[in-house]
Amino acid sequence: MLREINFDGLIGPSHNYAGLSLGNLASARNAGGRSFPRAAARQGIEKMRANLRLGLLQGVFMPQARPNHAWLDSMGTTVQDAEPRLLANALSASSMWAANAATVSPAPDTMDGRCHLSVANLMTMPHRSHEWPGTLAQLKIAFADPNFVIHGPIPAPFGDEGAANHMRLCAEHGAPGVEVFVYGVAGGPFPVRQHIEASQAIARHHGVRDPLFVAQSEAAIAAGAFHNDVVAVANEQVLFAHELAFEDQQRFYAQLRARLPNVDIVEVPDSRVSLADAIQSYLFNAQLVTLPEGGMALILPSEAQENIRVWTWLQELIARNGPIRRLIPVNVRQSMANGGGPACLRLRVVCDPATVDPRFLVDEAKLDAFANVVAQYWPEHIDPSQLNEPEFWHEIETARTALLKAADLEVLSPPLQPA
Ligand code: SUG
Repeated sequence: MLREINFDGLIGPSHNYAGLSLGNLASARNAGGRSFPRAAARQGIEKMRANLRLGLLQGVFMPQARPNHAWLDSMGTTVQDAEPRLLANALSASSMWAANAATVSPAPDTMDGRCHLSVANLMTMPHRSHEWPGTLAQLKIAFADPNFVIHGPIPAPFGDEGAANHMRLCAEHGAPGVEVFVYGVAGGPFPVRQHIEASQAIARHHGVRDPLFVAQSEAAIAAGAFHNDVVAVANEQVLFAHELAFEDQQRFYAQLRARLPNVDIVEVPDSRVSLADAIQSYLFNAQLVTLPEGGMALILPSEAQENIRVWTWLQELIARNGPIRRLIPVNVRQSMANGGGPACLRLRVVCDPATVDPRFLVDEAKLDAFANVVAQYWPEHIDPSQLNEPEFWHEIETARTALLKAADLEVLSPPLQPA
């Protein structure tokens, strides 16, 4: 029985606003501000809890070991000696955005009938480029069952940002799907993070039967859509996209209709919601989910409710009685301030839940246990000046250790550092 499981990255104790992500407008805007890791993690846990209460299956990934001593060592320095910018890169909690962890091709889409996952190299941004070994370690444990195949990262210089640039359209989750790999060619003043060579390599590794390669529009990247999931989201037969999301939108729609005649394309016109509004509100960075009772819901950031043009358009969408029936705003403001909405925080995997290591699946009781660890150990706030304080490094390492214990995942502890 194949089901969709959303695996959320639990927001780590080092969550801070160092402004590390060029092209991500929220990250730049909030650079240097005070962050609230305890509240951030609580918001993420409450989102998972709300999804469980909707009857959805929920999984989790652990935050990574920060500071990343191994990465600093590979750069010929240490946490004590690294210059501040490098140290901030080594301290980032960015693995919370699990949509960037990997690209997932579920079993019905692949030639060998297994579910393939490729860990993303995230090589465009220094603070994210050292995530993949920690992610790979978790994927190998969570999906150790022979129904899964785990692939390593695509080699440099081909940037890959995982599921944030990948959509799957299908009649229902367990049916064969069209996999859409969205890549960038140009981004105005901003870097392109997903390269077509990486997307093609992943489609080959996974043995995807029906891949489509589609260019993201330069206008969208230049407006701050550093990932495609900031301007489009798909679920089963529904594609929900901004009018200016893709370089050759009509051609893409025609290709999709040819493969999936029942595809339901819900396009938001630029005249109603501009790219700037879409990126400010993160309306498309919603989790578009199929509810157990039928119909779909958009789990949106509360910022979408606060933008009058966005919310008015969404109200009209619901009134149409189309496939999207419910709007569910959630508060993930701490993550949003770094450019991460509800959809960034999760990786979707369609599989038989019985084949997943249960330590990566959550119920309310487990979320309660995690929430207790967060309340007890996560820093209440972080100011940028604290990032170079040894007490802070110790505090966040102790916090993660407590969480790994609660999750029965001490196996993810880093090797002990020489004194
Ligand atoms: O890669 N922010 C992340 C946000 C990722 C959002 N993910 C998706 N759209 N799927 C990024 O830009 C901010 C880090 C900082 O500034 O400290 C950051 O990495």
